[in-house]
Amino acid sequence: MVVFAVTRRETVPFEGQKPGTSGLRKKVTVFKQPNYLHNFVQSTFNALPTDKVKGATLVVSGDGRYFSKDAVQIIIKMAAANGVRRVWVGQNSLLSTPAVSAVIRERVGADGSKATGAFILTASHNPGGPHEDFGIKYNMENGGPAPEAITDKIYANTKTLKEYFIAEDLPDIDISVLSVSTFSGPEGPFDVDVFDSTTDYVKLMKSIFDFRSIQKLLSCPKFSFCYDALHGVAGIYAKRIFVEELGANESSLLNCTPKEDFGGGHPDPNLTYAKELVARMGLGKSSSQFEPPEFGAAADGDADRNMILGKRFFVTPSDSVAIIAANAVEAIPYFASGLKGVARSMPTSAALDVVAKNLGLKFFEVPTGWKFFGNLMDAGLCSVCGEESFGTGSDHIREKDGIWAVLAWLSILAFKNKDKLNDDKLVTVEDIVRKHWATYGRHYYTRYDYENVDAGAAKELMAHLVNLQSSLSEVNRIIKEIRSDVSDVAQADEFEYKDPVDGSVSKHQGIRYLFVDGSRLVFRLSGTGSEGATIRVYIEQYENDATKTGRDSQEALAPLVEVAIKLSKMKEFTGRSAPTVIT
Ligand code: VG1
Ligand code: CO
Repeated sequence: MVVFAVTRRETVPFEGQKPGTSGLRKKVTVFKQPNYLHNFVQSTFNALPTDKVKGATLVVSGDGRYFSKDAVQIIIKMAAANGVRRVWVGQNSLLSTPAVSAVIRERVGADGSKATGAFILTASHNPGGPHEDFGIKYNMENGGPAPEAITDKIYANTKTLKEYFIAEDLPDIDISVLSVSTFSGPEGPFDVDVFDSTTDYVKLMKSIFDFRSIQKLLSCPKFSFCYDALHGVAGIYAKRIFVEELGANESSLLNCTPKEDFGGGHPDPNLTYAKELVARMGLGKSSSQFEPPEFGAAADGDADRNMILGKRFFVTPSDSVAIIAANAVEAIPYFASGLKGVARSMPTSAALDVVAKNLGLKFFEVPTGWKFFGNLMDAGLCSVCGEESFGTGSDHIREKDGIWAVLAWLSILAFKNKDKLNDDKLVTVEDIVRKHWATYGRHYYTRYDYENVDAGAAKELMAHLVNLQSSLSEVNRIIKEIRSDVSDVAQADEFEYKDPVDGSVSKHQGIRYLFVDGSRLVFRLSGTGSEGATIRVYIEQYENDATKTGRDSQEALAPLVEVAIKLSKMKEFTGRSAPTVIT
């Protein structure tokens, strides 16, 4: 057995190792600086309770982006040196973010061991490659992202760190083959278990959904299906689940072999970046001459996001979570006994609120970022939740879950069509959405992203919007000058959240302008970018007149968009006359 020693290395702090909305994300060139990753990993170990390090079992894996393979070896060596008992690595260091959460919660080692945390190596939807982004985040024993109390501690540690520990003579592990390697260090045995990346996750999905009914739908000649993993880690799960388990044709999978650089693209499932899928589904200008499939979906790099499309039809993520919540009990066995409650992030549209009200469900509005849902779920208060940013999920794990969302939609389609598989026409995605609008009203919704603007200018713009909030009458005067046809602002503030479970307070979670007619404008700075600043503008308007729910959303929202841009002085502060991405 290989015996290893522990080396103590002196180091000096790096600036800016503050975890954002979802971990630390920087350019690969930044992460490759000597000691940069080491400092963050040691700061994390130092922030955790001792029993979550010494003798503990940790998961290390991610979306397979460039630099992951190096990072895994470094983290293994540091885990060994810090007294961790064993590290579980997905084969080829691949595990989707939801699969990591599932592995922490569900996997039991051969000797009965359970994981108490994970380093997830991903920058999610950000591009990958030598000149693009890398990221790392820590998840806790419940399978969810570390709460702010921990991430604040990690950040504080990064500012004073003087040393880290590493087992430099531990050999590199071959992570391409399933194996268990055993070593011996000063604190006893240390194992590295390279395990199958899909088994635990697939098992969990099969316990939630009725695979047989989905299989029937997929085998119906009138139904057609298409899934785009955008070269991210979702591909390995898509093959196992959609093709091997559910019998979909291989040709229905696009870009399902994970690539370190995501084929040079943005692994971000939206109408701008999921170009191939969008064309195949008959949306956008470049639509193909073939009849589009009935259902299409895409994932981001780490497979926690999803975009749902019908034939020539886009489902907004805010509508998607509302529709899943409205149909979950009937269509998904896991929810058969009812929903404990539902939740959405603040900028997400209020479509879910209307469903909660109609069905008499507990409802919560939390700040952006999945970590806030975890406490609610652990306390048994929330079953289904979602974000406008293509994130949907449930309390089966503590991360949003891209493949779960697709299975949820396929379950709803299977349920609605269970007696129609031999009819002339199936109930489509579009039918389901339009019917939902007719029942609950429609929340017209759009998000404008201004990416990579000057950080100083972005701060000034936000400060300007906060300043304006001190006088509502002045705000309303300005708005009336811009567009006399929009309603008055009734309330304007910065969103603040008090966690109903642990009482912790999160301030400055987005600037809100709430209108008398229920419309909303929200402004936030992104916490996931790696360069400059990204300003997000969220625009929403409610329409419950069933004769007016079928309009084009950009057209319906045009007056509010104009108000948002002029009120914020977007062009004056940033020099931008158009957003980078509209979703
Ligand atoms: C964005 C989204 C947010 C999401 C976060 C992480 O954060 O807006 O809703 O939770 O990304 O998702 P921000 O701070 O840039 O707006 V992922 O798939 O990047 O882990
Ligand atoms: Co993601």
